[in-house]
Order: sequence, then structure tokens, then C-alpha cells
Amino acid sequence: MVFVGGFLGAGKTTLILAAARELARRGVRSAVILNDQGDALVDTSLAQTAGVPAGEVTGGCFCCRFSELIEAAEALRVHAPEVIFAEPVGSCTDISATLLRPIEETFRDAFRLAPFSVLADPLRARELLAADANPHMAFLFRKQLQEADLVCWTKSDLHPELPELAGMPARKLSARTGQGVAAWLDEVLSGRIAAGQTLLEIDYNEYARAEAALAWLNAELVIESVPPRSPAMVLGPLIDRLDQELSAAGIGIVHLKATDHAPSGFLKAAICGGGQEPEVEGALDASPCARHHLLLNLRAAGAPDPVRAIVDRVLAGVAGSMTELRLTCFSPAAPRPERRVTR
Ligand SMILES: Nc1nc2c(ncn2[C@@H]2O[C@H](COP(=O)(O)OP(=O)(O)O)[C@@H](O)[C@H]2O)c(=O)[nH]1
Ligand SMILES: [Mg+2]
Repeated sequence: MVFVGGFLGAGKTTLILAAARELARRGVRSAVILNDQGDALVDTSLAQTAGVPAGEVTGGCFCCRFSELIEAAEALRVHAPEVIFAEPVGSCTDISATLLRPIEETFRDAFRLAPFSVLADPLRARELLAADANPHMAFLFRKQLQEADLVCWTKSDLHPELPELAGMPARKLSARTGQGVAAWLDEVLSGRIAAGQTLLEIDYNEYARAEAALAWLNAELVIESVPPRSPAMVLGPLIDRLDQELSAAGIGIVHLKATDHAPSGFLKAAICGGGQEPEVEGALDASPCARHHLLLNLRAAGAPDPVRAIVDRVLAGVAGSMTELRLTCFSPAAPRPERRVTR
């Protein structure tokens, strides 16, 4: 099993899917387990669209649902994967003590563990390592880096210049261009680096406060568009409006991603901060159609109620009629790991 951690929007899912493609080229079967505090996950839908067998643990993080993680991994055996990637929630930390070591203790015969890779987006690192950073986000970010067996800078195509990480050697990757992806895979699968070497000292009250400072929103909906519109004409304006309204309310977007499963094609659009140009993947040129099945996952620095009110308002203003809306919005509950190894 290859755990890939790192902050919200660091590039975990994108790297895992690029690595799964690289393994497929080598004739190696892989699968992925995604994780979220809610359900209706954009990441699971992306993995399935990419043809990678995907399991998920929803309604809580891996650490709080350790048994479900093991069940999800067992359930993937029908696909006979040689490598299972696991992506913990981007606000989670203390992974070595609550996942890696317990797996090593109890399930050593069933699963071999790769070293714990923690990914970091250089832009986010500059923001969160700065003196005026949001203290809750900075706490999570620093703790994640501290416990890494292996740190990887992501998005090297966008950020050739890297911030300094005191004393920490870091690999440089781009899932977009493929830079470093094969080398990273070789390194984590080599068996030369131990998994879960660093157990964190962490105050769980502070950890709970840091996660609770985030608003978490997952929605699934269908839009019937008259006249028909392309997926790009549905997602583009939706992301723009959400960005504008959240920014106007002083709510910082940490990660906003949306997918449209339309009969004419699949499209994903995402931003990792307010005012960014959306990153788009999929059928940008898909033709107009009436029915759009959307998933929306938003993580923002703020309270759930105002975030929910803004999203409700923006969705109500989407051109066309909206049916089958399912929306949850909350702050992550205090983490209570099922297992925790202390030494
Ligand atoms: N330019 C560029 N964008 C990337 C790269 N990796 C991820 N992204 C984008 O960064 C955003 C967050 O990526 P994602 O994999 O969803 O992050 P996660 O939250 O850590 O799983 C998405 O919009 C990706 O398209 C990369 O190597 N280069
Ligand atoms: Mg992800």
C-alpha cells in the first residue's frame, strides 16, 4: 500500500492517477482508496473515469475509520492489484501513528507498506510557512511535513523555484509533465525506505480546532439546461460565481473542485485558492447537451453556515432547472483515531 498525504489541493489524486497510468504501462495492476469526511467525491469519480479500480471510505477520515480502510483494501482484492494507493483527507495528519504503524502491527502479512509520501504545493507552502499564515492551516501543513518519510514538491511545471524546508530533502514532481513520477514510484516501491518512521507529538485539541476551522461542502446535483449547454459552459461560470461570492464574503477557498458527467463528455474544473484561473481536465470541447450531472466539493477557511448559504444562492442562480440536489456542509468533527501507536 502506498499512502500519499499532503494538504488539500497538493496534487495527491493527480499524482496517484499519473502513477497508476505509469504502472499500467509497466503491466502492473493498481487500485486506489479515496477518503473524505462527506460523500459524493469528485476524486472517486475521477479515478473511475480514468479506469482505476477505486474504493472509498466516506463520512470520516481513515484514522477514525481504520477498520473500514482495511475492509476497502480487502474488497479491492477482486481486481488483484499489486499496488494500492491510499489518499487520506487533505486536512489529516498523524497518519504514521494511526494508520501506518497499526497496519504494520496487525496486517503485516496482508499488506506491505511503502514509505509515507507527503506532497506539498510550493505556492501553498510559501503561503502557509509565512509569518502571517492562517494559524490553523499552518499547523496542519507543518505537522503533515514533519511526519513524512518522503517529501515531494508537486506542480514543478508551474513552480520551478522551491521554498526552503529546513533540513528536509524533497523530490520534485509534476503529474502534468510526468517529471519525477516514475522515479518517485521506483523509490517508494523499492522497499529501501521504511514506512512510518516519524511518530508525531501532537495536541489533539489543537488538531481538532485546526480542522474545525474549515468548512466542508459536498454536493451532487442534476441540471437540466434549456437551451443545451456544453459542460465547460456549465462548470466555468459556476466556479467563477462561487469564487466571486466567497471572496466577497471574505471566505478563503482552499480547494474547490467540480465535475460534470454529461452525455457529451466528462469535465473537471478546480481551483486551489480564490481568484485562480480554473485548472480544467477532460472534454473541454464536448458539445452542448441538456442533462448535467454535477459533483461539487468545496473546502474553505470559514464557518459552514455562510458557505452553505453562498453555495445555495449560486446554485439557485445557475441557468436551467436543478433537480436531485443533495448537499452537505459541516466542519470536520474532532479526530478520534480507532488505533494509535505511541512508540
Ligand atoms: N500544473 C499542475 N497542476 C497540477 C499538478 N498536479 C495537480 N495539479 C492541479 O492541482 C489541483 C489539485 O490537485 P488534486 O490532485 O485534486 O489535489 P489533492 O487535493 O491533493 O488530491 C487540480 O486542479 C490539479 O489539476 C501538476 O503537476 N501540475
Ligand atoms: Mg484528492
